[in-house]
Amino acid sequence: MDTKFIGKKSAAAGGWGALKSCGKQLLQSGMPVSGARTMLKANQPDGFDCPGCAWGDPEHGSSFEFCENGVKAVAWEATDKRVTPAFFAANTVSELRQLSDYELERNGRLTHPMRYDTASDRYLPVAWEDAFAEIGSILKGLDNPNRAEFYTSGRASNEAAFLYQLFVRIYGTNNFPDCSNMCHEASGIALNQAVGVGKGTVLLEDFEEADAIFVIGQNPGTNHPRMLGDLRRAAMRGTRIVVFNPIRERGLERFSDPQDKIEMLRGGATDIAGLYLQPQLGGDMAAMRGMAKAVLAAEDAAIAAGLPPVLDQAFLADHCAGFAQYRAAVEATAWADIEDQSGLSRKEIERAAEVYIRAERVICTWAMGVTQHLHSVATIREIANFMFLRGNIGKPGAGLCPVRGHSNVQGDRTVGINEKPSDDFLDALEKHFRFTVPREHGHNVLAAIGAMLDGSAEAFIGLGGNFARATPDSALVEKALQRLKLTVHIATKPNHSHLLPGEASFILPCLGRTEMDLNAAGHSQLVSVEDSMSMVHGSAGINRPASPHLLSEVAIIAGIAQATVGSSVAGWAELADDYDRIRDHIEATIPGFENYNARLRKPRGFHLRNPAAHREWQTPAGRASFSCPALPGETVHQRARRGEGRFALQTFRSHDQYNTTVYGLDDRYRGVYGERQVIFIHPADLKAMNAEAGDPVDVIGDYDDGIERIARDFRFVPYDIPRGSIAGYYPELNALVPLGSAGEESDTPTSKSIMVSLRKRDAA
Ligand SMILES: Nc1nc2c(c(=O)[nH]1)N[C@H]1C(S)=C(S)[C@@H](COP(=O)(O)OP(=O)(O)OC[C@H]3O[C@@H](n4cnc5c(=O)[nH]c(N)nc54)[C@H](O)[C@@H]3O)O[C@H]1N2
Ligand SMILES: Nc1nc2c(c(=O)[nH]1)N[C@H]1C(S)=C(S)[C@@H](COP(=O)(O)OP(=O)(O)OC[C@H]3O[C@@H](n4cnc5c(=O)[nH]c(N)nc54)[C@H](O)[C@@H]3O)O[C@H]1N2
Ligand SMILES: [Mo]
Repeated sequence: MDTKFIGKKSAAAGGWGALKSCGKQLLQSGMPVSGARTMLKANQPDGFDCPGCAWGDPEHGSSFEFCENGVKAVAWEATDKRVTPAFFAANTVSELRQLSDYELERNGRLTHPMRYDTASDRYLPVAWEDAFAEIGSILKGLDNPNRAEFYTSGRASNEAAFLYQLFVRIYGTNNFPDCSNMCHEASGIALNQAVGVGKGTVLLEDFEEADAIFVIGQNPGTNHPRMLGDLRRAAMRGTRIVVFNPIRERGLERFSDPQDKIEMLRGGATDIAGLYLQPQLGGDMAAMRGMAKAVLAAEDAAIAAGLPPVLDQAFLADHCAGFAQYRAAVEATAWADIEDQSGLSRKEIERAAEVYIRAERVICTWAMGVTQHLHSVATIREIANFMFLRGNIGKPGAGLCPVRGHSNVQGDRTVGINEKPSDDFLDALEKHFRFTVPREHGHNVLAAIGAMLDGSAEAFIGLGGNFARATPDSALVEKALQRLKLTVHIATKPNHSHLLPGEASFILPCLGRTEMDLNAAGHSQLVSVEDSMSMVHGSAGINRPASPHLLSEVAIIAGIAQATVGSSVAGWAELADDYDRIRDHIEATIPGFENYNARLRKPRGFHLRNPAAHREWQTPAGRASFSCPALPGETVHQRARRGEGRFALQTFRSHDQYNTTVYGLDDRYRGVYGERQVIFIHPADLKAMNAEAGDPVDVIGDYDDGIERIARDFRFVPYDIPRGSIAGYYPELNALVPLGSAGEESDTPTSKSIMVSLRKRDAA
């Protein structure tokens, strides 16, 4: 069989491989001479916020934080290549649609605003004013503002996002489908219920004081490489790191820090995970429950032996609600059920619990491996339950840490991108701007798609992102977009979503993070972003814009707003001319932003206070709240096991991609090169199918709604993954994610628990 694409995995994450890969990336991107300077300004007090991820920045930000995937993100944006009107003239939209995302975005940065011309099936240049006027007139012509959908991807700055939500609410709707609906939605909901704030409770400094760190359902080596630096320093200090991940991820095993000269020269690496457990997909709630069971047993044993208690009894008594019920629920959960659902043995779970019990201060981090399941909200509540047992919240070195995705996805929510806004926020907007705000809740991503499919939505505006590729059931969503009266994409590079025009369609090119944003008077404008640790800091680009025709996101939103709702409520042009004025409005309507403009200009910005981190609980009970449900009746892998030839599939990211942006075709840490159509599978499962590495296979969706879903012509890669679970890359496999399968309460597509079967193709 053809196994050319399967090669050696990197011995450790980071190291020389990372540096080599960066060099390659910079050369290929044609990044200008200023490239090195650009990188040195990433995540520095006087530079721009890296568009890569939402991990926090160190206090002493003078030395450059090296990050391989940060380099890729920056090089991708700072490329010399351009997608000009000549490019669109040379290719019809139908032709461009045949290209992969990888091929499309490689063409470089968009340079001119473009309007789709149905007759020639081409995008033609359009003047900014004409684009704004036509968009405004179509939006004004809809019967009802709820017939328009306003999507946001998490790169938008606080200023752009605040202006966007203001415009949309003046227009009259709360339809804010947002990338977070597909991402950390479950974390926000669960943490709100448990501790009263939908955000993480730790600061970067807490990682220096933790005795143990639990990393659950996350692959930081690829997706948050700067976090590995913090994990490595923790490991070297003796902090115990426990990983829960069905797949053996290189970066969580060994890491060689490219910033550490000695380690690099000796070719050494630091072991990261002291304990690496491989649960089945969706098995984390059971694993947490098992650990809680072990902790409670240890408590009983300690009390019986007259030893100090294991539980933090003062915390439970003074701060928590529902402990007795939780204890009963844990006792009622049988080990046999825990083992079956988690896919872990009682021994393994008890070992992890032992680490927890011995640590005074524990941090728990998680990402998509936890949030993209059916039972994600219940699982995150169980993580919180487990952490309450020993008071691991609201003390130094301890806490809950959902690690966010997009660099400003957290900030966008903070400043009002929310289809279910709180009354407090709406009241504040109404009072400050004096207009009647829409109160009816709006559409999230899945509701927006539903409305497009049933014809009740007629317009789609995308502030960044790649809606058609990031969402489930790609084929249906593609059709839905093409049926609309209006599609507008505010973007830096061309992507697949732009090639699905409705009746009237626009691509509006904007400045990226790395670029200088000058106002009419030639002053450089500052924007702000919030990281996973709730630090808000400034970002100002340093490169010349990719084209003189680009506008900032803020200016584009202001242009559309002016043409749609006029300036009786807000003076859009003035706001776009000086972002300080936008920040004054944020300060006036959202708590925590006092002295926004002044504090933003401090080197590291400022922290948005998290009451839960101070043990103030804004929950209905006024306390940290336990939940006490039974384990899910059945998870996808348990269901898959009942059927012949069925598997539980998860879709994750390779080392060479940023969501739907594919930088390259390698996945170095997993030993896959030049190929993305792959399925990772346990060798014994492969053998049972009578198949070998490299054999071609079709993956068939198994979701009983009568819709046929097939992803054709993938290649097997034998891998260290539990039996019955398989994995492959997003977005290639999104055709298999059913729109109808969404997380309970979170409504997040279940892209980490998809039931499929495998059909071998005749080997060529
Ligand atoms: N370079 C780069 N950086 C990125 C991104 C990118 O695409 N590229 N994307 C950004 C965004 S938007 C996000 S949301 C984050 C995503 O960051 P991650 O959450 O790390 O992203 P995924 O690749 O989806 O990885 C999910 C991990 O969870 C594991 N997993 C899957 N299912 C389960 C499960 O049931 N239980 C457990 N315990 N583990 C499971 C997978 O094996 C995998 O290691 O990264 C951000 N940063
Ligand atoms: N199957 C499956 N599906 C998933 C996931 C998964 O793990 N599995 N993950 C989900 C997650 S966590 C997320 S966050 C979503 C991501 O969904 P999106 O946020 O919609 O997708 P991205 O790929 O991040 O968007 C990339 C596009 O953003 C534009 N862009 C880049 N930088 C800028 C900028 O500075 N300004 C503007 N205006 N545009 C810019 C470019 O045109 C680029 O093509 O996908 C979700 N979908
Ligand atoms: Mo995300």
